[in-house]
Amino acid sequence: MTRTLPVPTEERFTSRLRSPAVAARIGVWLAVAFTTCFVTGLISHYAQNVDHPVPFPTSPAWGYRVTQGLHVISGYAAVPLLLVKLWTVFPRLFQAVPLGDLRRLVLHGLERVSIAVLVGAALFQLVSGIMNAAQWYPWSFSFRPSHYAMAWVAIGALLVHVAVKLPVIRDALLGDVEDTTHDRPSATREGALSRRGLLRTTWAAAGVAVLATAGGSVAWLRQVSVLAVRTGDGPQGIPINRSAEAAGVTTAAVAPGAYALELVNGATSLTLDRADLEAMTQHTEELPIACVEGWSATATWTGVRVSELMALVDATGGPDVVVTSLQRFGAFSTTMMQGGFVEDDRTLLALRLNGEELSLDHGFPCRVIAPNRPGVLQTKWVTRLEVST
Ligand SMILES: Nc1nc2c(c(=O)[nH]1)N[C@H]1C(S)=C(S)[C@@H](COP(=O)(O)O)O[C@H]1N2
Ligand SMILES: [Mo]
Repeated sequence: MTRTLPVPTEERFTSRLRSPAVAARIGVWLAVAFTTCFVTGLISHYAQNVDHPVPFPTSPAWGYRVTQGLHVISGYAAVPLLLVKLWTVFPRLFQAVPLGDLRRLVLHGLERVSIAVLVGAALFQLVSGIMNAAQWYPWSFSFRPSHYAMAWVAIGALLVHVAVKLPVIRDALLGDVEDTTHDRPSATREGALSRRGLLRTTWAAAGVAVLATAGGSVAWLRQVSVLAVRTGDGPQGIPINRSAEAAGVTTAAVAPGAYALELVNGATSLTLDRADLEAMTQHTEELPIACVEGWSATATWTGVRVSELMALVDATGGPDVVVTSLQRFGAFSTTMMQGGFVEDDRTLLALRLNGEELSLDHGFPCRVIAPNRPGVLQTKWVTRLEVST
């Protein structure tokens, strides 16, 4: 009697492209992409946490822009690599379970679990990261803690996977790509492509993914970057992350008479209006905004040094400062600026952007712009600077 199973058996997959010789080569590049993503992700996480004893450095000013750009680009590049790699190893999912032998059954089960964790974590990271770059949050969990926690799961599972597969990987990489030593017995059918052809197509797809996203950070690639969520457009040549309307900041709230900037240092405080800020010494800096969601752009900012403002309330030597925005809805209305940023001469409360008065969407009457700082901490519509207690 024959029984038809709802799932195919491993033998049904006959393409010789589904070979460890192919998988190992793609695996090398996938490991490079994931490691780049992991390391740059840790840097970004560190830069956004403002309560650790060793603050994020303020130099080089473009540092965070580069690491965050690499983070997003390597994440997108990993997508085609992961898909092709999963395709090459897919038949293994239907391998016969060694039911008769307990030891082999346990090993088989452990391998399956570790692969499931790896694939699950890798897919979660890529999908959640891309959705974040697209500013699409259909989920209820908080993005950053989950993306961060899952990064450790993914990198841990990757290390276990590489360790387990090391003998096969080494053999496959040392041998020719056409070598069949580690192939499944049924993987003999010639494909439409040669193995080299499949690899070249995969590298090309990863290259296209890079070009399609790199324009989010590299200005001269903007025209080809169809997947870069924000182009160079936006008022004053810079994209808008959250508009004044979305943040609940109205024209009335920033009008002369209504708007005030409070400087607070314990019992000492001072209230300024925008004209007072304009009357102070103006400084001009060229600094990037590097959004954690993947785009970045450099601009020329003019305004007042935060250190000079804090000195008006006797707060010198770079204390930590709490920055409060006029914003009424959503996160990031209050941010912490660690002393190193407060002290740095390049850190401004900017009044002007690219030679024009700051537009409302870019943070009018004034906004923080500091070197080497995640965009999310470059607070707009600032109304209060208070020495942290
Ligand atoms: N008050 C406030 N400031 C904010 C934000 C915000 O949501 N509220 N978004 C931040 C983020 S995530 C980025 S990337 C930058 C972008 O600045 P821009 O909109 O002027 O380009 O502003 C930052 N400043
Ligand atoms: Mo951002």
